[in-house]
Amino acid sequence: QEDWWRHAVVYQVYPRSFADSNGDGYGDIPGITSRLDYLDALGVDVVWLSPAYRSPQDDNGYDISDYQDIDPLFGTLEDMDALIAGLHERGMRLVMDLVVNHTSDEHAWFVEARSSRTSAKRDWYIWRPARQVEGLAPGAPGTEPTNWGSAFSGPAWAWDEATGEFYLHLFSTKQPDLNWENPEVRRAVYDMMAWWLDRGVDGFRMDVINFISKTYPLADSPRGEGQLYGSGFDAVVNGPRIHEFLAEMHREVFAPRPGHILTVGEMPGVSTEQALLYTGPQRAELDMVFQFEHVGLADGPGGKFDPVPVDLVALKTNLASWQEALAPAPREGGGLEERGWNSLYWDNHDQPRAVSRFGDDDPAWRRISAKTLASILHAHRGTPYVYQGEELGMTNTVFTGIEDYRDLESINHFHERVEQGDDPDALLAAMPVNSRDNARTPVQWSDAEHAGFTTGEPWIAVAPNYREINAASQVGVAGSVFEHYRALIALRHDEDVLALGAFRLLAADHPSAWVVLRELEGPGGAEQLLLIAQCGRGDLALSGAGGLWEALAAEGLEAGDWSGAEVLLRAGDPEVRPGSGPT
Ligand code: GLO
Repeated sequence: QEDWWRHAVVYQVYPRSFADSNGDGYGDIPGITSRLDYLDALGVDVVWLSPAYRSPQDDNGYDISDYQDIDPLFGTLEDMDALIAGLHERGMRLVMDLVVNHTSDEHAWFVEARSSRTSAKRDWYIWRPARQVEGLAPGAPGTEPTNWGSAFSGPAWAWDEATGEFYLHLFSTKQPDLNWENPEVRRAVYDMMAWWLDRGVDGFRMDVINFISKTYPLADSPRGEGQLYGSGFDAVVNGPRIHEFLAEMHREVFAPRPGHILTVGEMPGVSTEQALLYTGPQRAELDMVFQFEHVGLADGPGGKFDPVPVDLVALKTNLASWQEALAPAPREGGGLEERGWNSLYWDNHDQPRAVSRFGDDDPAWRRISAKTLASILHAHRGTPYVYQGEELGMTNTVFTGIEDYRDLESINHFHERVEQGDDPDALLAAMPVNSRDNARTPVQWSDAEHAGFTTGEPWIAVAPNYREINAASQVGVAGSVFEHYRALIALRHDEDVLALGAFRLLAADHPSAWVVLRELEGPGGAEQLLLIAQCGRGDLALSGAGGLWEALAAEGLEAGDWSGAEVLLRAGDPEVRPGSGPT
């Protein structure tokens, strides 16, 4: 079936932190293969593997020096074949991370490009001469072609001494941006993608894919107050040729291999209008996109390292606005027609742990909080993504000083701000909340040393709560976070109303209840599924003045409207439990 992914749940593996098979302290591909029965027990349909390609590991593999090889840190191509085979044997699929906005500066293409201004691959990257500034030597800070900052601090341009030009890098200096205007670049990328699909992979998660079409000429962008650089964001996202490039990719790579493929584009700054263009089935670009509005609600005016508490009503209504915008529409002649599709996620390798960010990670509350968040997300329409450890209710970790961090984003930010005169202690107090390293601590398999992740020294410390939160104490244990995820995943497979039913957010303004009604017209009449989630500590008032029933009645919904509905989660009741609605 072409759109099998509408009933699917995806599980993301960040290979260096999943499972270490050889005791070097880094997770690896044989480690993943050794845990396939665990993933099978959870019931997920797809594994999305973060980059395991050959890489200098400047950005933990998002800097690729050979797309058609596996980094020795993670194993070999044969290990990869074994992983694919093991997944396929169990009826699961593998989606690879596709990082083609940029390569590593150690990729053969870039090495050749920087070898001379007349190199045949020079134009595969984005080069510019220095800006002429009175009193400054070309290449000196201040002579960059535009005022843009990189996502990982510092300017977005690096000077190449040998050839006397700058190259663009929206991420680290070791991640030069490819020039997608050049048709040879596109051909090389499509050939590489086809090579993987023909080797057995089932699709791609595409890293910052809406950055590949830049708006030319590249020009300075406005600089916010207190900012060192202009963001350049508007000049690089959703650029003028983006749809042309993605349609071409679809034509060249996906259309000839129909049926099994899943494509998801990671797209910072994507709007609902644009998402319809990217994911509209008739347009043949991508199956779905990752958007960032809901996680962005945790960013303050100074960005992710200036965190603010997330407002529940804002969070509910934001997710609901995506549900509404991408909902199917009536088809001429009857029935409904899909117009786009949502990806659903709380967590990934770039986000802190959801139970710490959106929930309550106090030891007395974190289990029910993790389950409540899971029920909420899985009650939405779209394809849910589970990030490794989320199914165990893993929390943010504890950082004591800058030496505990491993991520270049956090480390560069700290040094840049200290150099600008910010107070180091204040920075260290703010960084733990949203640092990407929270997601990258090893998966907690058991209460053994290093949480059973490795027999060696882990590359990043295990979170201190691994003795209480681990897989060994949850798999097969009633009431655990793991069993809750397993039940939710099974429900999506079994209940069309959960996968495909229309979505309605009820009592949107209620300050502590999250209420979702899903409805589907089936051959046997209307099916309904109701989620009532209590958010926050304390008891949710149901009846009486100011109670939830009153709020729902005020929206014209009487108890009878949902009395036949399945109730996913009731106030204070953590179990997935079909039952009758309120009476
Ligand atoms: C998010 C990516 C992130 C990478 C970046 C550069 O945008 O998932 O982890 O660091 O894109 O490839």
